[in-house]
Order: sequence, then structure tokens, then C-alpha cells
Amino acid sequence: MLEHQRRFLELALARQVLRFGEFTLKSGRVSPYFFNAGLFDSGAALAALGECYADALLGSGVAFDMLFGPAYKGIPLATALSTTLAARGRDVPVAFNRKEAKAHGEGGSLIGAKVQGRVLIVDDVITAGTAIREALEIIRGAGGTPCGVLIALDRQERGQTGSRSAAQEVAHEFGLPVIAVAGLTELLRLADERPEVAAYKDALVAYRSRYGSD
Ligand code: OMP
Repeated sequence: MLEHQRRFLELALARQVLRFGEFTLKSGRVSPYFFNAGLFDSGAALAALGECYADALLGSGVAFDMLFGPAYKGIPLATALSTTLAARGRDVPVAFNRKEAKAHGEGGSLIGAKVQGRVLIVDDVITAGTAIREALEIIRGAGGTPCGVLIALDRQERGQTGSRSAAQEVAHEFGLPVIAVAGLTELLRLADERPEVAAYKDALVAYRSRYGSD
């Protein structure tokens, strides 16, 4: 496990972004863990998360011109990453969408920088890939070229077809790199070190056997 992956998982545990128990997902699957990125809910937590995203992104070598944070959860995440990148000397434009189009004022369904060039999607978690597919359509519709997807956690679950993970499906279907700060693999590794995760290791392994990708 890379240093920034460990830092990210420790942060998610400390902030209770990562919780264990029984959770029904958007897909209907009942999961022994849940990642709630909305609980990166302070300046310090978002700043620390921005560092983890930046380490994963810059380590990947993926080229991008701007960031896009899908509403709602992607908005603070893309913002956090943009400020980290600026502090590291790279000031990139950032844009978001609204869930409902606005007819008055500045109008439209997009906020922030003009969507153009190579656009990197920044989001929280990928399970079945529905949220990411929606973001790809929005970017294309606005005239941008999606160049990759950066997520915090890859749950590494089978997608809509076959045994590939949803992240792999998106990568294959759209020819885009999907970069995750960490995945279920790293979480399971942490279970060997941290008692509060170890207690759920069996449930995590059973869940992976049932829904995990190859
Ligand atoms: P997909 O659109 O199926 O990829 O699921 C991603 C979305 O599921 C996220 O944007 C969340 O709304 C939600 N989710 C979490 O936030 N954390 C999880 O651990 C699991 C899910 C989920 O429902 O699958």
C-alpha cells in the first residue's frame, strides 16, 4: 500500500467517512461498509483529502486541463483538489453542474469555468458507475473532452455486465483511465493492522466474494 493510500484510509476512518455495519447501496446490494464522503466536512479534512487526491492524480501521469465535480458530492471534492494543485504550483480551472437547470440569473446548469479541453472528473466513490456515466454526458454536452476519472474509493464491485468492476467497465467502454486513491484491496490490507477494521474483515471478504470483481 502506498503512503498516500494509507493516509487516505486513516483519514476516512478517523472522520467516520468509512463506517462498518449493514448498509443498503444505491444498487440494492447490502454492504458491510459504507463510504460517506459528505463527512469530509471541515477545512482540515478537505485539505487532507485534497492532498491524497493530488498524490494519486499526479502519480498516475494522466494529463488534464481542468477539473469537473459532479453535483453534489463531487463539488467540494474537486474544489479541495483544485486548491491543493494550486498550492503545488498548478492553477487549473474547475467547474460543476447543478442538478436542476436555473432559468434566471446566470442561467444554465453549469457553474464555474467554461468546460473545455481535457476534463478530469473528480468524485467520491464508484459502485456500479451510474454517477460517472451521467457526468461524462454532461461534460460532452458542454463541449469538453473527458480525459479520466479520479475517485476517492473504488469499491471494486462487479458492474452491470460480466465480472469486470464498474471502474474497469467505464475505463473500457469510454477508453478513459479511472484513478482511485484506494480500493477495497487496500481496505482489506488495513484490516490486518487495525483492530476496528479487523472485526469486519470476514464480512468484507464475504461481500467481496459475492459482489467483487475479478
Ligand atoms: P454508482 O453510481 O452506482 O457508481 O454509485 C456511486 C454512488 O453511490 C455514490 O456517488 C454515492 O451516492 C453512493 N455510495 C456511497 O456514497 N458510498 C458507498 O460506499 C456506496 C455507495 C452506493 O450506494 O453504492
